[in-house]
Parts: sequence; C-alpha cells; structure tokens
Amino acid sequence: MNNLVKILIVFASWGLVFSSCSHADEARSHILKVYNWADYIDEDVLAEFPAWYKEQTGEEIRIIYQVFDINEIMLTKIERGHDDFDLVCPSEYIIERMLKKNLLLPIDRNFGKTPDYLKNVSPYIEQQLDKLSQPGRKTTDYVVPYMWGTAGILYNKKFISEEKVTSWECLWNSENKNKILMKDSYRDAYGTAIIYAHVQELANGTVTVEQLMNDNSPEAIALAEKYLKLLKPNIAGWEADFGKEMMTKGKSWLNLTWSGDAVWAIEEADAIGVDLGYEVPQEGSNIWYDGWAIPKYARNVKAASYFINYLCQPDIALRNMDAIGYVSAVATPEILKAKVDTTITKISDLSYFFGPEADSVHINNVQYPDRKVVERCAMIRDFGDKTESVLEMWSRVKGDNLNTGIVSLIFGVFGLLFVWLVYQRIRRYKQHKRFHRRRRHW
Ligand code: N2P
Repeated sequence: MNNLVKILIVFASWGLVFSSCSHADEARSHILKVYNWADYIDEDVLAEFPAWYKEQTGEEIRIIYQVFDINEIMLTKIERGHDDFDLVCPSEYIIERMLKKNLLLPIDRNFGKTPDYLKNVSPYIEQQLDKLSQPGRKTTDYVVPYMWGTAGILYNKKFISEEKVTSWECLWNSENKNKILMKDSYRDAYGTAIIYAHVQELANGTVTVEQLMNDNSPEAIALAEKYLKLLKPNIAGWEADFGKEMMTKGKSWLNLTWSGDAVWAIEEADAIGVDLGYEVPQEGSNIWYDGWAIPKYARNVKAASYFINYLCQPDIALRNMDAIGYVSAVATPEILKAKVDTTITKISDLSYFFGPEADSVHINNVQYPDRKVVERCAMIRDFGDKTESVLEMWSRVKGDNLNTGIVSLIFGVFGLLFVWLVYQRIRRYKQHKRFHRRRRHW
C-alpha cells in the first residue's frame, strides 16, 4: 500500500474518532463512509469526488474511507457489527450471502440532472452477477459491478518456465519447496486444491470446474484438506496484499494471486528488469466479480449511489484501472479504444465483454482474459451454513504446525500431571498400609 493511501486511512480513522467531537454538528448526509479493498481505487479519483458531488447536487460531502483485504472481515463488520458504512465492495460469493441475509439496500438510481452512468457496465458481467439473485432480490438492483478478474499463477520467469505454470501441478511440485506465496483467500485455495485433486476427471469431462469449486460435501472438504496440507512444504507465506511486491522484488518464484495484482506486479517488475508472467492453468480456475453495495445499516444512500455513478464514467474507470491494475466492469467503446495496444502481438477474443467488434483485439490478456480462459473458469458461490466447516478445515491447514505443537504440549503437561498424581496416590496408599501393619505389630 503506498504512503498516500496510508495517510488517507490515518485521516479516515481520526475522522472516525473525532467525528463525535470536532464534527459534532456535521449532518450524516454530508458524510460518505466507504469500505473498500486495499489498493483498489485511484487516490485522486477518490479525492476528487466531493467536488464532483457538489457540482452535481450542490451539496457538500466528506469521505471517510477504510480498507480491508479479506472479504470475511468486511462481512463480519456489517453482519455482526451493524457498522454504518454507506458503501462496501464484496466479491460474488459474499454478495450472494448478503442478498440471502437481506443485508443490502437497493441502489438509488434517481440521479437528477446527472446522467446514469451505470448503463456503461458490461451486460455480460451483470448477467454473471444476476446468477446470484435471491427470491424478490435481483442482484443488479442491489449491486453495481466494479472490478473483476481471474485467479492464477504469477511467476518469475527466471526460475519457472511458462510451460510449468500451465498446470496447477507446479504448486505441488517438490521443486518449488518454500517458493510459493499463497493468497490468503480460503475460497481460492479451496477451489484450487479440489480442481487439482480432479485433474483426471476434468480431462475426461466427467466433472466441471464450477461443480468442483462449489462442492462443500464432507468428502470434498476432507480432500481439500489433504491436498492443502500436501502443499504446505512449498508455501513460503500467506499474503493478503504484499505478494505482488515480493514478486516484484524477485523474493518468491510463484504466487497464487488475482489477475489485477499480477498486472500491477508485471509492470512494476518490468521497470526494474524482473521478468514476471501470469497464467491461468489449463485445468481452470476462479473467475471473480467485485461490486459496490449499500449495506442495510448505511446512512447516506444518496451519496453512496452517486459515488457508484461517478465510478462508472469511462474516464474515471480508466484512471482506476491504470492505478490498480484490475479490470473495470465498465465496457464502453472509449475504454476498448484506450486499451487496445497494437504493440501486443497476441490476439484475444473480448467480444463477450465489449461486444462483437472486439472478437480479435490486441489487448493485455492478463488484464482482460481471452474468451477461452473465461470458458475454463467458474464463479464461486456462497457455501451457506457449510462455510463454518470449510473455515475450520482452513484454520487446521494454516495453523497446522502451531496447533499440533500446542495440543501435544497440553497433552504432555496433563499427562505428566496425571502420572505424578497417580504416583502420589499409590505412595500414600502404601504408606498408609505400612503404618497400619506396624500398628498391628505394636
Ligand atoms: C486489491 C484486492 C482485489 C480484490 N488489493 C479482488 N477480489
């Protein structure tokens, strides 16, 4: 995370602490509380919103901005903490959960004189998110797609060949002992393990990636646990957001990560002569979608809706993409034009996203996955009440060594205590007997 964002966060937290004193009179309608992923917006875009909002509505707004790097942390704050964030940015399986639990408010598309830029979002991405709709609640009435991408392998070409990363096998290969940084995202790790455990069935066409990644049967959980434990010797660390920097510095060989982080890392590394690549393995992977949503406890739906509208303008979307590396869900001809780069030799089919004219374009294919890549990926779904068992498995996997150590220590101490107590009992019993025998003799 760069310094400006850190400063923004510090200001934001001060804002939270002091809002009750120094801003005592500030109406909540002049505050917008945004809770977003770290490194997920251009800082100037964020800073310029109050002026834009004033222009559109004549009203003042001050942003309180906080960041998270794990979906579940955000969800807990809303679901359990009832925090009054006006905008959050969950991923698809959390969107589904929030819709199921009725935790969201509809987006207010009443923008007055301001055009409705939400129309700029790709219909393809909307269709995908609408698969998560719940009875009486259509996803896209509650959520506006923001960024999307794939999960795959970012690798250092100095140590790993492109051919090796075409299969998830490379993560399990003992050649890569202690050389992998894993994204600290339990659903990505789970999906990857289950996919790899079924390489043969996938090749035979007897199962699909979608079925595998969303299988939460006890057998699947046990299988994922087995494969994730087998992976552990190769794991150098779990990262929430620092993997891209480590890779840029050439500190690790492989990183299971998201496409946007890969784009950012590849560009940064290139500037300092480190050659990184990104691949979505042949077996298939996760394709994910993050969207803006207004939680039930929000207190400024108007500003939240305007903020989403502001982000859907093509120039703003382009600035965000350039700053963070991820792909915006906004898919207008201006964006396609700005993103086409004829120095890229590889041709990709992006017609599913931009429309028929984009069926063979020269475009960064890490950022914008080709149709073939999208076809071998699937979206992850909410695990509902099975989430708990998967999370338990996940903590067994991650805390394996520590837990076994602590458990053996506890057993060891109690074991010794027990032996000592039994010994004392026997000793006292013997003494007692001896005493009585002697008394009888006296
Ligand atoms: C950016 C996080 C991206 C979120 N730091 C991917 N779902």
